[in-house]
Order: sequence, then C-alpha cells, then structure tokens
Amino acid sequence: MDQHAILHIDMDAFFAAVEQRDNPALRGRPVLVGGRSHRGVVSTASYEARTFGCRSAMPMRQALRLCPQAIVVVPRMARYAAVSQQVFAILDQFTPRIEPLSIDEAFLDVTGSQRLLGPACAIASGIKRRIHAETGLTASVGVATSKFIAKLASDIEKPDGLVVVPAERVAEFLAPLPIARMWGVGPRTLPTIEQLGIRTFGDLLPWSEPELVQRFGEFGRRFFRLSRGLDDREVVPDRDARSMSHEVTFEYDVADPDVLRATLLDQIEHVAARLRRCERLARCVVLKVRTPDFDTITRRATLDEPADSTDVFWPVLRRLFGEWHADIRRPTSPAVRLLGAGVTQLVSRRERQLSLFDQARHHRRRRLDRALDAIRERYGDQSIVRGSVRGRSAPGE
Ligand code: TTP
Ligand code: MG
Repeated sequence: MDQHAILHIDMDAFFAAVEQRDNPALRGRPVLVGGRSHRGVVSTASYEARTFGCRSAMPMRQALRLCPQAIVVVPRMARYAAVSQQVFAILDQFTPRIEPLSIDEAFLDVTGSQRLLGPACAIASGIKRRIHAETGLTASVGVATSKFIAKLASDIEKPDGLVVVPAERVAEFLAPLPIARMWGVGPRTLPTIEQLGIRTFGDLLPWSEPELVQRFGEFGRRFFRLSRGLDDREVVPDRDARSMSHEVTFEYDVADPDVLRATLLDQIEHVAARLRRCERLARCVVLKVRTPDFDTITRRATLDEPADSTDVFWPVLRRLFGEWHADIRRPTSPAVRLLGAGVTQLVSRRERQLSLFDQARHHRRRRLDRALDAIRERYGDQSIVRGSVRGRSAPGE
C-alpha cells in the first residue's frame, strides 16, 4: 500500500454541543459558551447561534448584539476535558497513529488499519458512529491521502460531515476552494493575494514556483505545493513527538492579561494531559506570543526535573508570561494575536532514571498528594485547592 490514508476528525461546536447534550433546555437554542463579564470572549457558539453570525473568539458583547436571545453558558473545562478523553479513547481503538491537535481535533493515519478494519471511508463512518453512540455528540471527518486535504475535507460539510477525497479527485476538490482556506493565509495576507486576482486554489495553478516565491517568500513555496495537494507531512503520534504545544489565533487582538492567562492555563492543562496519556515527561516549558505586527517571540524555561502536571508547568508559564508582559513597556497593555503554551525536551516516563535527589523530592510530593487526598476524603472535594491552581476561573492575580 503506497498511498497514505489520513483522517482528520473534529467535533462539532464542541463546548456548546456538550452543554446542549447535558442540558436538554439548551437543545435547538442559540448557545454561547464563554465569559459573561464585559470583557468576556466567546469560546464557541452553537450552530443555532452561528446562523446569527456569532463566532469563536468574538467579544461576548458583540455576539449578544448579533443574537440577543442567545443563552450564555460559562465554560466547564473539566467537563470538556473528560469528554475529550472519552473521544480519544474511541480513536485509540482504530489506530495507534493519532496526532492530537486540540481538545476536539486529531489526525489519524489509518493506512495500516485498513487490512483489518476495511477501507478508510468505512473506518471514518465507524468512528463517527461510535462517537455518537458513546457520547451523544457528532464529529465531522475528512478522509484523504494527506493531512492538508483531510483537514479541508472535514470542515466542508460541518456539522456531522463525512467527506472522502480520493487521490484522483484532489485537483477537482481543491480548485474551487476560496484561497482564505489556504494554510498560512490570514486576514493580513488575504487582501494582497486577492489583489493579484487569486481568489481560489485553482487561480494559483498558472503561477510557477519561482514566481510565487518571489511574491510571498517561503510561503510562496508552500502555496505552490499545497495548491496541487502536495503535502507529505506525516502523522506524528504524541509518543514520537519532540515537542507538544497548543496555540490559538485570536480573531480579535486580545490585550486583557486575565483573558490571556486563562487561555494559557487551559492550553498547558491540555498539553499536560497529552503528556500523561502517552506516559512522557517534559523538561522545558515554552511560551509563544505573536503581536498584531506579526512579531513572534518564544520564551522558555527549564524545570529542575521533568514533569507532566499542570501544577508544575503553570507557575513557570505564568512567570514567563509575566516577564514578557513586563518587558513590553507600552502605554497600554500589549495586544496579542496568537498565544501558545508548549513543552519540549520530552522523555519517556519509563526510560527516566530517578536520581537520589529526585527520588527524595518525588516521595515528598507523593506524601503531599496522599495527605491532600485524605483530607478531601474526609471533608469533600472542594475543601482544598492547591495554591497554584487557585483562580482557575478568575485567573487574575
Ligand atoms: P473548534 O473545533 O475550532 O470549534 P468548534 O468545535 O466549537 O466548532 P466546529 O469545529 O464545529 O467549527 O474548537 C474546539 C473548541 O475549542 C471549541 O468548542 C471551543 C474551544 N475554542 C476556544 O475556546 N476559543 C477559540 O477561539 C476556538 C477557535 C475554540
Ligand atoms: Mg471542533
């Protein structure tokens, strides 16, 4: 089998769908999941709310102007993380080659699964059925021979979509797609490209590679290849990854440090969960920030010992963010376009040799964990919140 079979799976209106599933009163109604305060941002909008123009990353006030009857629900991250785990456990049964992209999204390489489970399109519909049966939620799936096409395909018939693009149909699939869907084309580059008369992927085809490189630099090379469906990126399962990160590009620049900190906390929590899932530890924490002028910085800090928990990563990440924030001295808070939290220098938990020093610490931490567990058992779960995670819902400090 020389052709790859790649699936891209993305849950539909994930946070809102979980809320509608858990609360029947919300079903069929426009729902906005996000912060209620005057600075709140929409995490996601149910499909009913999207018909009014409400979108992820939109200020809540603007979304409520578009759809005043919408019901606002405050995010319950722990709930979404639990459902996400359930979904990933289902995916695990179809292939070990899973690359998680976010809490509700993953690439699967099912090339090797086909002998046992049938053709990729049958695997895709099997996954959709299982997810629906076990979680009551719908996912959209794209099936193709590359990551790029699979991701485009999963998006095209959302919600509850299943789009299969065989190798021989790639050209016909890509040609009519708007150029805004091209990887690397954002609100800033779009006008420049459209000015050249390039509105669809098909419009790129007459351009030679040197011409595109001359116009757009390295991005031009990517445009040339992707417009022809050429993408040889492999699906990298977490157990083989050299780093892991979560990033978000805000639709609107965000200056509120509380919102930025809350986003980072969610991101690093998810990264930590991914590490635990593949039994790995990380020694280095990375912050990535891009400002509206496209200036991108990364800051990193090395931990005393490799870890896989939010409790260890979060204070370090918060400090990196605080230092970056303090360094940028402007009259107003610096606005952020893209924000990301990640880890590098990964080691397998099993390979890791505990030094004597590490062991002593490890035991101290285990003792502390046990003590906390005992108190929780006696007085209930809410009795103790570790200092480092306090303020999860209101991360201002
Ligand atoms: P997405 O998969 O981008 O969005 P979605 O699942 O809500 O909707 P769909 O895929 O059907 O278009 O993101 C997954 C979840 O991540 C989303 O439910 C909420 C969260 N999220 C944010 O908190 N902020 C954001 O800016 C985005 C894009 C997503
Ligand atoms: Mg989704």
